[in-house]
Amino acid sequence: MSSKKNSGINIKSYEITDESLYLKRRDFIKAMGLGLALLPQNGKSNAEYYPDRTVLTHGQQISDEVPDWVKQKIYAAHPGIYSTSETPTPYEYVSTYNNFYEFGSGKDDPVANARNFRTDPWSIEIAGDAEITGIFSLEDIVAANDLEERIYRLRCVEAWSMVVPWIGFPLKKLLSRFKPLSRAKYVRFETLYDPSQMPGQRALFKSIDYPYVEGLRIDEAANDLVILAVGLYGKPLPGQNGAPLRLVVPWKYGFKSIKSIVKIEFTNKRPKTTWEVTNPKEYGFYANVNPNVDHPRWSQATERRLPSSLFRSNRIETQMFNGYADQVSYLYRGMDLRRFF
Ligand SMILES: Nc1nc2c(c(=O)[nH]1)N[C@H]1C(S)=C(S)[C@@H](COP(=O)(O)O)O[C@H]1N2
Ligand SMILES: [Mo]
Repeated sequence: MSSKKNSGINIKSYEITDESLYLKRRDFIKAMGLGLALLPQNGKSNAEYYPDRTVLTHGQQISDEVPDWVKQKIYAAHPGIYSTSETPTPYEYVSTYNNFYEFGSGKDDPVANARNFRTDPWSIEIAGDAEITGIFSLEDIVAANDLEERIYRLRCVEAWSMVVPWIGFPLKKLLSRFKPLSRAKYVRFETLYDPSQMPGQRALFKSIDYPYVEGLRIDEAANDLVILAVGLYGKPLPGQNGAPLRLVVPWKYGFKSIKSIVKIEFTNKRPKTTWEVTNPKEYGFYANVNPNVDHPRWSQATERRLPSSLFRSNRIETQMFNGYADQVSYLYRGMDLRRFF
């Protein structure tokens, strides 16, 4: 996701016929119409309501470095709602093909460079316009919540995607504990800044500024789908996937799902988020997955579902809001999604 170079994942124009473009637009108009008509019905209007769907395997081997309370919580996780029935991308891909620029900009840099990443002790600052603020241990933030597994699609803005069985808890639980004030219109998240551990932050020429920052509108943050994840595939998060705590916002491009969070701030100003600051023409604040709004340098109409290879590209159509329109389109009613991309 370089801001300057061509990333080599462009879809050649001949792969997209005028007819398919036309159909896509029609689908879009239809989808938007539905979005307007359907109110979320207690979050259960989903075509993908699979309460029993799970890949959880309890009691599997977890590294000794992980604190006991994390293991207990993860062993006790239960299947959550909103899981897709699609086949999860194998663990080997999810944990080795990563974007985590703090550990290098190549896909295989994070797994190599996050090997000794220290995530214990870890604390998180809750700041800004909320009734309760302060610095809290990771245990304090996580332990009060039941953990659940959510098997979600993850769609990177670079047009590849995965299906990931996360373990976490809804962000809205954190909101109800810390109680943002009514003037707080946004939530801002910040990743750890520690150049001694993160080689990307030491690089002479950095492609992005650190610390990495992301944000959501407060009503987006309160949507049922947003989780803070501490694990995947029934295990604690590996460093390269954003240990010990990362955001997962499944209807937005992957860069919104900020990793290794150390600060959560409530604010009435829209946060200046990392990729928007880096290249505002190419990456917006909203970053909702939208097959009808192309990236300036490539189409967003389709995606490469991992695992894929030269011989089996596994290209599939990208869905509006990454397939979560029933749950989230109410958030954007009346908004021009081309302008607010
Ligand atoms: N702090 C931080 N968070 C980040 C990134 C990053 O470079 N730094 N990359 C983002 C991008 S572009 C994607 S696609 C997802 C990838 O998450 P995964 O490696 O767990 O699949 O993390 C997001 N979160
Ligand atoms: Mo991404």
